Amino acid sequence: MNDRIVSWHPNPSKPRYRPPPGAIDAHCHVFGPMARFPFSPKAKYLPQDAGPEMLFALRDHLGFSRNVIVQASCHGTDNAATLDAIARSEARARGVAVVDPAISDADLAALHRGGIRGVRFNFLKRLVDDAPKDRFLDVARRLPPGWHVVIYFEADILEELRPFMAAIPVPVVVDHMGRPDVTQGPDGADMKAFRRLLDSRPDIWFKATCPDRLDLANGDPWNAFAHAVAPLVADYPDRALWGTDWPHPNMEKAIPDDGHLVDMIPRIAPTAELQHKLLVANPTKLYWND
Ligand code: 0GY
Repeated sequence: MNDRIVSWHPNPSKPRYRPPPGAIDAHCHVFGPMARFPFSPKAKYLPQDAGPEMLFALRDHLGFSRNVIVQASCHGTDNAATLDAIARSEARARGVAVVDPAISDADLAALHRGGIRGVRFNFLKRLVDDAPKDRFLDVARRLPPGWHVVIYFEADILEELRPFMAAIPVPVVVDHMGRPDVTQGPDGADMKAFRRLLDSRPDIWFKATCPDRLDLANGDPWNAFAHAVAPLVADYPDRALWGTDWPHPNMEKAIPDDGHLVDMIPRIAPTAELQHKLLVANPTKLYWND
């Protein structure tokens, strides 16, 4: 394991774009602090601490109101750091957990009380050792009412995952649109395949996130991302979410400026109506529905 890494910008700019009141950053993480919340022995990266105080300061700096904190793979299935951050948020954060599929119903209920509203299934081999579909489906059938599944995969396994996703009995949120090659454009093979997935059931949502990851070769201002993703948001406006992805795990070689990420929002959601859906109405339905 390397030394502990920093993947977030030390001094993000103030965005020109101002999010609407109540805006939700629906994809971000916390790391540690390690002294209280040690990283998993199976972690594939070892980050510097990026705790709730830093996250909430960034939220305020960027003009957001709330966060959805997604359990990062470096914390494995121990959701203590995520729950601690939610507890410190003064009701301004909710979360997505990563669980051992054998988790008891009582422990799922405790996660619900702690502000968790979904579980994440991660299929990226560089982040997790295994992704047992059958066991994932078992736990998906036992989720508390109102929860959903967040799924993280890359475009090359979308076809393989179709039957699995079709069998998930709750809404599905796809991280970073399943990582399409945005340089293919809005009508490229990856975007077409992703649209077929969205068309296969009405309760598949997506995060229009991570221009820094998906348009890495072009870089900021991520023009290929804006070109490929704006039509998707326009065509599926009630199923799109947005988030910073702070503290940008594994992006230490191409750290994005969070202010510039926020300035992407009007480029993928040009009207006030679309922006309100993306940042307020849609994530509220999934995360603050009770
Ligand atoms: C992301 C992306 C990544 C990492 C994780 O849980 C994680 O460690 O999600 C990645 O490396 O692509 O959404 O944060």
